Amino acid sequence: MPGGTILVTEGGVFIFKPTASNNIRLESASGSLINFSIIFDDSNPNAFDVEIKEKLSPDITIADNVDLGGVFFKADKATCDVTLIVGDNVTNDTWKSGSGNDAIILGDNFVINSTFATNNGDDTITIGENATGSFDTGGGTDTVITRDPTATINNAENRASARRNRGRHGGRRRHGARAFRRRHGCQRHR
Ligand SMILES: [Ca+2]
Ligand SMILES: [Ca+2]
Repeated sequence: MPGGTILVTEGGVFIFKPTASNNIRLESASGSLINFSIIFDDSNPNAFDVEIKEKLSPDITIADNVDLGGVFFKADKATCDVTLIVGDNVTNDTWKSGSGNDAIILGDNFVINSTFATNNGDDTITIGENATGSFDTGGGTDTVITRDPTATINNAENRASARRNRGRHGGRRRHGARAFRRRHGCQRHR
């Protein structure tokens, strides 16, 4: 995949190869809400940014045992919901998502090297066992469910412990999510 700015269309799927090394900025091709997917199935030894701009609502999937220790997910300017599903034994450098109501599920033994911050919006994070690093859910009314009782979590209004792995449920959308998306031009078209 080449670097630079890529215009994203509805339903697009971006599969990052283990050789990807250039900064990428993803922008909505139409200027209105775009739902699309980003997939990492392989570790990547390189350091680069994956920037996600406004009016984009990606589903990002990272497979088990994938090391992205140099990858910066730079979505803090994103205004729509971001979904992140991470397998077990995954390492990532930095995650920043924006003002949407983000839904994030992290597997066991997740390592964040730098910063994990979901900023404004009513975000939901599920954390597996033995997490390394700290998590900041920012403004809004946020919910964290963790199987690691020692995890460092800041700004979560609701926090619950889960003792056993009950499988990976999708993040439950909060009641305000639809109104939020309408206000910000993030209404999903189904
Ligand atoms: Ca938040
Ligand atoms: Ca957010």
